[in-house]
Amino acid sequence: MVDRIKDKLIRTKEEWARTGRGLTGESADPGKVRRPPGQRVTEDFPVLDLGIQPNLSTKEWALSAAGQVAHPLKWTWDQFMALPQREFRNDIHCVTTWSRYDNVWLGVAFRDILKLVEPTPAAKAVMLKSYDGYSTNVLLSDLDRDEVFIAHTWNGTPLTREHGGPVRLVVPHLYFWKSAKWLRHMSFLDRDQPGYWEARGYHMRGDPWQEERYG
Ligand SMILES: Nc1nc2c(c(=O)[nH]1)N[C@H]1C(S)=C(S)[C@@H](COP(=O)(O)O)O[C@H]1N2
Ligand SMILES: [Mo]
Repeated sequence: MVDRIKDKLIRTKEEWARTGRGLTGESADPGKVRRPPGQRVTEDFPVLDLGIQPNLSTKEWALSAAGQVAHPLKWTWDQFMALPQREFRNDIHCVTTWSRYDNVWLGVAFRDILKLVEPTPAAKAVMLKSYDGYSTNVLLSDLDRDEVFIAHTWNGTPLTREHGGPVRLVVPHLYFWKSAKWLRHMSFLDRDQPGYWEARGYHMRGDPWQEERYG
């Protein structure tokens, strides 16, 4: 039953990619326009995933980084929480056309992770891998930005299971499918490769202001 619902959801999203659902053909300057083309603002926080929501305690949770890095690393929960903690505020833009403004988060800046692992000169992209089997690719240049972080708290409460707790990635300047929930591993690659949705018709980069919905 869960499998059939899941398959239907995946087929629907593949169909959207084939038919270009949500495309307006417009683009906008993120420095001037808050709402990307084709988006509508909502106050709720919809849940979107493949229907598998891993139930992870912080005890069994760990996050690792390997591949094109000088220092492959693995953090336990205590080690992760001992990294510098910062507050972030941003808007969310989902490819299914909802946007949610003014989310306040606590987490670890991605640049602090980069300082520790030190990507090699060959590193071009990162494959983010999650505990539910999901993956998504992001260029290193899109992760090496002040506003990108790994979150554990949203609007004052620990990230719930359905929104990706214990931790998720947040990449505010790209569509929200790039913000991997239940983050498990970061694989640094010497070339960009498609993740789960990117292999099913979604754009390799996913810039909402350029309407990079499908690719
Ligand atoms: N691990 C994992 N991360 C994921 C997904 C997923 O299925 N699994 N779905 C992506 C998609 S398509 C979206 S729109 C957002 C939704 O996040 P939310 O459920 O917190 O709104 O998570 C993204 N990250
Ligand atoms: Mo999505």
